[in-house]
Amino acid sequence: LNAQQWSEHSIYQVLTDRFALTNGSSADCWIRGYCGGTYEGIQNKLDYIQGMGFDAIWISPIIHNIEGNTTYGYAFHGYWGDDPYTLNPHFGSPDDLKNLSDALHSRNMSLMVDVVINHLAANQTPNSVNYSAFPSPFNSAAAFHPDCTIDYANQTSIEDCWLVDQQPPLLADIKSENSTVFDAMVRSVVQNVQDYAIDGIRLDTAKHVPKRFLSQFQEEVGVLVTGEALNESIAFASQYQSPLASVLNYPLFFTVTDPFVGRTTFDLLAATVEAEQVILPNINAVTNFLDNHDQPRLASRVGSDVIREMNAVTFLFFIPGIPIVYYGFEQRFDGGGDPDNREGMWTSGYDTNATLYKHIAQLNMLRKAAINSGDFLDSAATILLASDTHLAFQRGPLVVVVTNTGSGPSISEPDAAANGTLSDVMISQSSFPPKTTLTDLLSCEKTVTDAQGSFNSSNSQGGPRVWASSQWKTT
Ligand code: ABC
Ligand code: CA
Repeated sequence: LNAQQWSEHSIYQVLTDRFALTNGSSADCWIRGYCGGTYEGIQNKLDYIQGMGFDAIWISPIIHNIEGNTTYGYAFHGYWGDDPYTLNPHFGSPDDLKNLSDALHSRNMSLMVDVVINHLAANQTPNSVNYSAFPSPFNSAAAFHPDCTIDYANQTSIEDCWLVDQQPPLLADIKSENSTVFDAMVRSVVQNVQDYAIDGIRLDTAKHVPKRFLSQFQEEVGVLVTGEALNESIAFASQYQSPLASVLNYPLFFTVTDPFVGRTTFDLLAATVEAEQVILPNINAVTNFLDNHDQPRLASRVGSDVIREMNAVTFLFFIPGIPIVYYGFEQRFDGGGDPDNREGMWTSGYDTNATLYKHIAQLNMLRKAAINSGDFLDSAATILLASDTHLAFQRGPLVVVVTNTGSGPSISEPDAAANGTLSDVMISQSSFPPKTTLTDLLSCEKTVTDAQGSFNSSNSQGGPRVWASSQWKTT
């Protein structure tokens, strides 16, 4: 799929080992060990994922990883590849992956695969890496940069040194300027894209690979690549969205959670939304998220009041970019940092009645309807209001109003500022004409714009509002 097609999608991120077992049962396993999740397990749960309205999944890296225990446990997450030509047998057979891909496509869903081209892993101590164990042409020291520790203040060091170089497993840094080596790495990915009909790639450690090689990679794989350039700066992210079709929106991530947990006002988030639309080369193709397998889950910062996540995820679905939801968000999984945020999904019972499951299903439906109305994807998000407690923006036919008051006096982060004071908010400067009846598409409540076109967005027990003209047809 190209960037335009992906921009209409929404993505559900799973860790293959943690989403579903082949037999659908539950596993009792170590958080740093293999738990037994498989491609077949995911395939058996596609009703659950599609029932929430997603039309794409992102799965863990598929290639063979180091076996056995290490300082940081087993390679269940898939980021410790040691053979780009073989699949990781823990997740199933090549046929199982092909079947998952086919099953997705027969549902008009797409497959995004996580890919690492920056390093191969070796469960050895510094200066004792056994290069000959890697397949050719990776089987000699000449295929890798010499071991050095990254200095994060120096971009050359970020690109050439080793992401992990002290404690095994070491992540031996591929020498991308050795064209025999880099070409082989790229070809291995192209082969997998063809063999498994992969529609998109999440490119791990993108900022650790020089941009000219990212350009080569994007060109040769063809499908949309969304790169992980872990940094809070919009300018930094934008440097990666010319070599690559897409970037993970880390600058947004670093500004989005604080206001929704009530820790800050909405000013910085509003400024980020506005600046990104100016600075990023293709805002509709960036991938937006509230948490992931490297970051604390949003629920771990929220406490008991699910209304905060309802607001945050509503924001996520209507701002420009492709929304990604990390598995378990909809079940209020609340693991903190790596590895606690990598829970087994089976503990949830895959409950389709969960509040956030149903809310996300509604958001996906409304986002699709807005896209199909033809006036959404090409419309910018215009900030109408950013205050201590509310953010309102217009995008195409919709005005979205979110708040961080919570649903009433509640415990969020201990020193959260905005807590429990529900209030209405006046919205002006929207494109709704005077004397127009509006419907909140989430609750079906109505309001009417005044002689100036302003309207009162009444509080919804601390919940989000998605206003559209009552004339607006969602089909
Ligand atoms: C394991 C253990 C951890 C332990 C670590 C040393 O080893 O689980 O407990 O701390 C995989 C596994 C991990 C594993 C690692 C290393 O491998 O999933 O469990 O950690 O063995 C990607 C993936 C990630 C994956 C890898 C490796 C890369 O998403 O899941 O990890 O293939 C850097 C990389 C980034 C990478 C991330 C984990 O590390 O750039 O690609 N993620 C600063 C740096 C970033 C750095 C980040 C985290 O710290 O600039 O480059 O990310 O260490 C902002 C700044 C940012 C700053 C952040 C913290 O603050 O703007 O620059 O990021 O304000
Ligand atoms: Ca590198």
